[in-house]
This record gives sequence, C-alpha cells and structure tokens, in this order.
Amino acid sequence: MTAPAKPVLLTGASGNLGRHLAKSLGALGWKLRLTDITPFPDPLPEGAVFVKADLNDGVALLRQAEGCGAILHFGGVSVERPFEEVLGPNLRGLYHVYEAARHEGARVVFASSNHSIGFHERPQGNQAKLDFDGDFRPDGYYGLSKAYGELMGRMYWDKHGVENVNLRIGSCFAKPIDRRMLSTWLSYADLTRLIERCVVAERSGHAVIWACSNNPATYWGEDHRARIGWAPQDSAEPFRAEVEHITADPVTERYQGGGYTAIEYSRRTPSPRDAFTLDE
Ligand code: 15L
Repeated sequence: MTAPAKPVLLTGASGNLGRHLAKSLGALGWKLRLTDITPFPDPLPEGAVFVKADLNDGVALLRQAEGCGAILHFGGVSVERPFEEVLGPNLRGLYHVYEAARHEGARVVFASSNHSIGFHERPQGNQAKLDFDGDFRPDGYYGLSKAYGELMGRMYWDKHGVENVNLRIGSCFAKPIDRRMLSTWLSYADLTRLIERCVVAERSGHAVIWACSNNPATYWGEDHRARIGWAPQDSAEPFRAEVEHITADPVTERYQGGGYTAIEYSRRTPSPRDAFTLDE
C-alpha cells in the first residue's frame, strides 16, 4: 500500500472505526493527525499526533487541517440520537470540515451511512438492488445528517471543486451479528483498503460508495468504486449458519436500515385495505 505524501487528518479518532483506522493506517506509515472530543484511548501510532477538539470549533479544525491532503471525517454522533444532539457535531461540524478542506485543497472522505437510505425496503429474490443514485430515505435524525453530509459534498464539489468520497458504511464490526449483517457487513480489513484507495486515488470528484464487503446477500448495486480502484475482498457468507436465525420485529426486518427504522416508529402498520403503499 502507498503512503500519501501529505499528512491525513482523522476526526472521530477515539471512536470504534477511528481507533481501528488510526492503528491500521499508522502501521502503514501514514502521517496521521488525530482528533476527537474524547481523549485517544490507545498508544499513539508512530508519527501520529492527537489534538482534543470539538467539531463545533471551526478555527480548531482549520488549524488541524493545515498542510493535510485529505480529511477522513469519522467524527460526530454515530447512532440515532435526538435532533438537538445530532445538530452540532453532525451538521455544523461537517460545515467546518468542508471549510477546512476547501482552504487546504484537501479531499474529504466522509463516513456516511446506510441510514441515509434506511427506509428502502430490502430487495427480495431477483428484485433490483439499490444503486447509489436512488432516493435518500433517511431512517432518523442521524441518517438525515448523513444525507445532508453527502449533499454538502455534492455542493462543495460543484461549487468549489473540493473532492469527496462518501462511504455509505453498512455494518463495520469484527464480524456479523445478525441476519441483516449478512447483507451489510464491512470487515475492518476491507475498510482499511477502501480508505487507502479513497486517499491515494488520483481523482475522485464527488463519489458515493457502498462500504460493505463482498457479500452475496447485499442490498446494494452500482456506485463509484471503479473510479478509485477499490474492490472488497471479504464476505459475510462464512458467518451465515451462526447468525441467519437472528432476526427482529417486522419493521426492522422490512427495511435496509434495520433497527434504526423501528426507533419511535409510529406509522400505522399497513394492511391490504390501505389506499397507499409505503412507497407513495
Ligand atoms: C451505523 O451507521 C452505525 O454507526 C453503526 O453503529 C451500526 O448501527 C451500523 O450503522 C448498522 O447499520 O449496522
């Protein structure tokens, strides 16, 4: 793997994926600037520096991004939370990240999420997979903030030429833990290889990529992976026998976003007598 010439800023470094990336990219010899609102809990990788900062602080982000060629934006709220908790880190914070990238001419790699499209139903049998240009159907305030982030990337590319790769991360954990993750799982190793391509690829423009491993049961189809030269190598399928019996309530099982769709779900359960289907 190639190490980028310029330092790379990683927000959300103390979170689950941030810690994994700090370790795996640090081991590849990358010059990392790590930042988070909570202290970095691990030994610092060689050549890395950590600065504690709040994403609400635009000046701090401008300073941290100085001289960086890319910003890996993994910071912010990473699960469904009330609107007021999502607002600062995920909406204002994202603006600060993009302003810093614009100032430095840096590329943004944004940890978006499958929850930006979570209310799409899961394809059954031969039904078409969801392509990157399907409608946003966020499944909560968190997913909505990810859709906003992708659109911010669209705007900064069109208006300012700031390159950005938006990773619709499925479920990035050590291994799949339920049936849904046979479709959505992303291995840590595939994530690291994906980030490497996002940063070193010559051009990205505004790209959207389904960040999941090579799972035969995937819900997702076309995206921009060829543009950056990435192909996942792992698969959730070896875990099938272990997890395929692990399912939840009907709302969770109907939609791609799984359990997030069921949080405070108050729509009337559709019956055959309903005049409208859920797509209308
Ligand atoms: C996400 O976006 C979350 O950050 C993660 O904790 C998981 O819930 C994941 O989605 C998922 O959908 O499995």
